Amino acid sequence: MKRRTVLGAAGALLLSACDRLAGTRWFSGMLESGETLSRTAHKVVLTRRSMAQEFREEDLSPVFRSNGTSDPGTPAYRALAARGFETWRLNVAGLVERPLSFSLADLRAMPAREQITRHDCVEGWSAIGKWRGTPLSEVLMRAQPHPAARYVVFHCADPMEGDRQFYYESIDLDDAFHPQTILAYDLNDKPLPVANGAPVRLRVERQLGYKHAKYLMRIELVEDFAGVRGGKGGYWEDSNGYQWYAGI
Ligand SMILES: Nc1nc2c(c(=O)[nH]1)N[C@H]1C(S)=C(S)[C@@H](COP(=O)(O)O)O[C@H]1N2
Ligand SMILES: [Mo]
Repeated sequence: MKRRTVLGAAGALLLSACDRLAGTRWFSGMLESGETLSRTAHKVVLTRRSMAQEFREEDLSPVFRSNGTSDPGTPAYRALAARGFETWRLNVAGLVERPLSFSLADLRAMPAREQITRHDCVEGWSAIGKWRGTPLSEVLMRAQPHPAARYVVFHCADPMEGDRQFYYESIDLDDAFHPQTILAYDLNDKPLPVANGAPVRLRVERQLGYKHAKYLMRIELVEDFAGVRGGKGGYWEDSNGYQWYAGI
């Protein structure tokens, strides 16, 4: 009974904070599973509201530089870019009730968020940019994560070290449902340039630059990273020992 009271209180907070989420089958499933809710509730209730700083138009950097891949350069990517990404699709799969596929037009037609934030790269530079995109929560609510889903993995179009391995990154559901976590398609009021991740890149504002996956192709919900390359959840985590949680 004691446990139920605690869960009930956490549940009430969650319900008031995000009633749209509450309407999904995924959330109802979570309510039935005490384990999942208590873990998720702690994380969500405690950290959901901490927001990354937002800036004003006057603060924008004159140039938002590119880092890492500045053009994936593969025949497949070139073909997409040549047609203005009209044939590009973002696939959402893995532990979801409804695997989905979104075109750029689909994403642009969904609710959008705009935010002016500072990007911090571990290599020692920062830049302030204005991003517009679809909240990742909007995409996930439509796909309905399975109760077992714990992480969101982003698979990108740019090959790293040769042509077999592509850039990938991941975040947990706390960051995935955070209001500032968006799938950005505009930078500074213009379509996202190729150098910055066209057609769509992740913005996950409470973390460092390398978590902000560019050139998104596929989003996969997983329970753990056992099936994701080296098992540490990201390209730099697996290949260079970077921290998986890159909090700023
Ligand atoms: N797909 C992909 N995403 C990526 C990278 C990359 O090389 N490939 N580099 C990361 C790093 S280290 C940084 S700092 C930012 C750079 O974003 P920008 O090119 O818009 O400045 O993208 C991140 N996301
Ligand atoms: Mo970076």
